[in-house]
Amino acid sequence: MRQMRLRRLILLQVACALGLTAYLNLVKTSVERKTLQKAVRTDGNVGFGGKWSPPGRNLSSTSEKVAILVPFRDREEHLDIFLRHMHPFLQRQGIDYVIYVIEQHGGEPMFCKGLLYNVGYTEALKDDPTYDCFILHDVDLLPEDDRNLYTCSKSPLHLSVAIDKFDYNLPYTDLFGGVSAITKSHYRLLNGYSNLFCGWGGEDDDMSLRLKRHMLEISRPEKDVARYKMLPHNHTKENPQRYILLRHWLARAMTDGLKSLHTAGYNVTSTSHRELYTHILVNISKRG
Ligand code: UD2
Ligand code: MN
Repeated sequence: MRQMRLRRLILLQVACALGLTAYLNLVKTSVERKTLQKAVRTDGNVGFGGKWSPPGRNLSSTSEKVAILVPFRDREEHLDIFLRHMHPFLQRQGIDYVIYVIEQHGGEPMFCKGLLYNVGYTEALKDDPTYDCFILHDVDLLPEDDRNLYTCSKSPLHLSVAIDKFDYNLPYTDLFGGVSAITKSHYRLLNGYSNLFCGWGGEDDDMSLRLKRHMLEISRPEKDVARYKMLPHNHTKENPQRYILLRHWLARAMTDGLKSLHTAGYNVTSTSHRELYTHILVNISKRG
C-alpha cells in the first residue's frame, strides 16, 4: 500500500515535470509494456531467457532445437513488437526454441551484423550445445503466415522472400539477408559470416558467395507463404568498404569468420536471462 502511494507520488511529480500529454503517453506506454509481457507470459508460458518447448517434449525427444539469433542495437520499440509477435508465432508452430538478442555496444560506431551473428552462434552453443538449427533474424521483420516454418532443411533457407517494403517481391535471387535458417553444421562449414563488415550492406552478399563456394543452394518457401512486414526505420549508415571487401571475398572465406573470431576485437560483456529473451551484450571496439 505504502509502495503504491509512493509510486503515485513519483508519477505525479513526473506529470508536473513533463506536462499532462507526455505523462499520459508515459503511463500508456508503461501499461502497454506490462500488458504485452503479461500476455506473452501467460499465453505461452515462455521460460526465463525466452525459452519454450512444445508440451510433452522430454529429454529423449528428437525434435529439432532452434536458436533464433537477433542482432540488435538501439531499436527498443522494434524489439518489443518483435517479441510480442514471435513468441506466439513460434509456439503455434510447435517449435522448440530460444530467442537470443545479441546487442552491440562499445567504441565501434558502425553496426557489425555478421560479427554479432558469429558471436550469437558461438555463445548460444555454449549455453546449449544441442542446437541443430539457427534462424538469423532482423529485428524489424514480422512473419505474416504461420505456414512459414521456422525449421532448418538440407539446404540453407531464405525465409523472408516477400516483404511489404519491396511490394512482396524478392529484390534479387542471391539475397540471403532478412530472415534465414541454417543448420549448425552448415554454419560451421561456411566459417560463419565475415567479421569485417560494419555498417549497412555487404555482409549478406558475402555469405551468399560462401554458400555458392560450397555449392549450397538457397531454398525458399513459396512467395505467398514467406510474407513479412518490415517495421519502419531510418536507413542505417552504409559501409563504404563493402565493395572492396566483396571483391576479395574468396581470399577471406577460409579464415575471416568463426575461425578468426578470437581476433575480431570484441568481448562478451554479459549474458543474462531476461523475461522474454536471452540477452548477450557484446562490446566491439573501434575498428582501425
Ligand atoms: C537489409 C537486410 C539485412 C541486412 C542489411 C544490410 C533484408 C530484408 N534485410 O536490411 O539483413 O543484410 O540490409 O546490412 O534484406 N540493426 C540494429 N540496429 C542498427 C542497425 C541494424 O538493431 O542500428 C539490426 C536489426 O536487427 C535490423 C538489421 O540489423 O533489422 C538489419 O539492418 P536494417 O534493418 O537497418 O537494414 P535493412 O532493412 O536495409
Ligand atoms: Mn530493416
